[in-house]
Amino acid sequence: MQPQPDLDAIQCTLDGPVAMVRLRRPAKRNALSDGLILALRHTFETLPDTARAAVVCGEGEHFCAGLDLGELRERDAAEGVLHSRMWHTALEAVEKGRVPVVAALHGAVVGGGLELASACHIRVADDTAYFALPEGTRGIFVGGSGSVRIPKLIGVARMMDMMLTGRVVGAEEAERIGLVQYRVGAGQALDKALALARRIADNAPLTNYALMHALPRIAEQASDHGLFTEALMAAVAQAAPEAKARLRAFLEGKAAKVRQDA
Ligand code: 1HE
Repeated sequence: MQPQPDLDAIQCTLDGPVAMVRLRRPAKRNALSDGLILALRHTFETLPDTARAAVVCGEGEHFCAGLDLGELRERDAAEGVLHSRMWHTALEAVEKGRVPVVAALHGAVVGGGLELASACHIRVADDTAYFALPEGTRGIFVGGSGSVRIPKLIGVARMMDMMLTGRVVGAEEAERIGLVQYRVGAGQALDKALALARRIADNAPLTNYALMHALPRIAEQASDHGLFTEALMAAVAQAAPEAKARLRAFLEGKAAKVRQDA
């Protein structure tokens, strides 16, 4: 039987322009069942029109314990491919959706939980957060796009180490190696993520969209192609009425200056 979205396992609420997306299976450490993965996809494909940024967080002691191992059963190769592709589609809806997504990370961020975090645009870890890829020790492989996204953050060598040795990376190291962009004190990840999301929501939506959709593609293009894509994107962005209004506001002294403490 085809799995159905478990819509109770995700709560999506609006905090002003920020969609707050909360994983809600704390008794199972927010393990990602098929139903939860499908609900995640549904949530990001149907974000409220007024949302201009999103935050993803987990209820309870941990962000996410990864794949729901209780559902792991013997699959033949074709079923295995389809299962992994279901994850890819869901996490693609997070990464290549309409609005930037900030992950608020605490406790375990492991396996598929780290794959989900990697699909977000900004990661904020509090000091309780720890990161691991136990797939290596469970006798499986990453299947939720981790092999594509995680090396872009920390390099193949570090991911190889995490998977071969089961190494657990703490919050401090995670920030140092680029796995997360922000590290805050215990219990502060959600507040920080929300503050960042509010700032992001203040940007022109087209600029945010260009950052999410053009920047990663340009980074994968040959330089010559990347420069051409950049020129096209820059021209589209600056032609938008909102860009003109924002530039005018600065020239008239009505817009915020760049400040180091901002
Ligand atoms: C789970 C899962 C899960 C907890 N699937 N049920 N992921 C892992 O290999 C990580 C496995 N989990 C753990 O190592 C630990 O549970 C945690 C470090 C995350 C949390 O520890 P703790 O002490 O807070 O909780 P717990 O007592 O271990 O677990 C509480 C309950 O959650 C318990 O169920 P209960 O019915 O006995 O109460 C656990 O069985 C359940 N639980 N984690 C199912 N993951 C697309 S491919 C991706 C591949 C992967 O993600 S592989 C990595 C899987």
